Amino acid sequence: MKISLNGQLVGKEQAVVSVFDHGLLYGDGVFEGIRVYGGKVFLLKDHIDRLYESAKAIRLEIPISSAAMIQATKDTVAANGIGDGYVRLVVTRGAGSLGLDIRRTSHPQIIIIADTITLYPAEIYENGMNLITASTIRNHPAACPARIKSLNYLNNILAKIEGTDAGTVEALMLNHKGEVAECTGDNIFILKNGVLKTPSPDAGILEGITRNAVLRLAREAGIPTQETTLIRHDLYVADEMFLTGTAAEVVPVVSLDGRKIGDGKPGPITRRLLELFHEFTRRVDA
Ligand code: PXG
Repeated sequence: MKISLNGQLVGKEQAVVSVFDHGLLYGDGVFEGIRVYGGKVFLLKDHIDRLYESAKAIRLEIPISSAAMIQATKDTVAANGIGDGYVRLVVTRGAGSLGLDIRRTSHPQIIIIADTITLYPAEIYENGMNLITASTIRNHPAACPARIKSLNYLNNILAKIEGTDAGTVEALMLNHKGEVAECTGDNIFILKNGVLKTPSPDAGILEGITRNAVLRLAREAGIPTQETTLIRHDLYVADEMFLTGTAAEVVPVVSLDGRKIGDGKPGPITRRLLELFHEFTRRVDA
């Protein structure tokens, strides 16, 4: 396996960063996770734009242009012969002395890993997923905003642990107002009376790239969409529910907190959107 480290393709053993890197010491950095379908990096420009926005939000200046980052990503995928897989881009703050001051750091580290991806079991796409609501709420937007895809994922990890303890592979997170936000690594959608609904970015969520693609595909298919405030009541009485994310793609949800959603089976519009999404990933220009 070849890893891209600061523009050089090196072997796994040579791909190392300092123990003084603030990415490790403080979770100070940003990342992206991107799918590769048929050797093409899916929605690469959208992911690179979000990476640079996340970096800007934490006052981290990425030392190369976004065009160079795009090229380095494609080169890393090609060097590893990845057909269908996954790319992880990481930019750390770089090494510095102990202490939070970013002025004491230098040389942000740019890491690109191209690998295969572990998927949810096929059974989940057929029969749907069970979810619980975590008691850990999503970060307050005035703390570290969820819009930033930062290396500090403890908020989500704490919620994920609650899910794992309860026997689910994902967990729903509410925001500081008690409204539905998103899951630990996926956005959430419901269908109610034929309308596709999902929380808007101001609910304090990561504005998922899969989410945006699914909203676009739904509109093109004539399904009305709404980005709106949702509370758990809306979820409990929904006709259908599903999650979206780079790793998950589109996953049906059939129960929340032990309550059956709709008739307890993946819904017809969810199945249709899943098909439309797969078709989209195969389009050459995607
Ligand atoms: N919400 C959160 C909190 C996420 O971390 C999504 C929603 C979905 O966003 P995208 O842009 O992927 O549709 C995410 C994405 C990983 C991994 O390796 C995590 C994500 C994506 C890819 C890989 O844990 N999270």
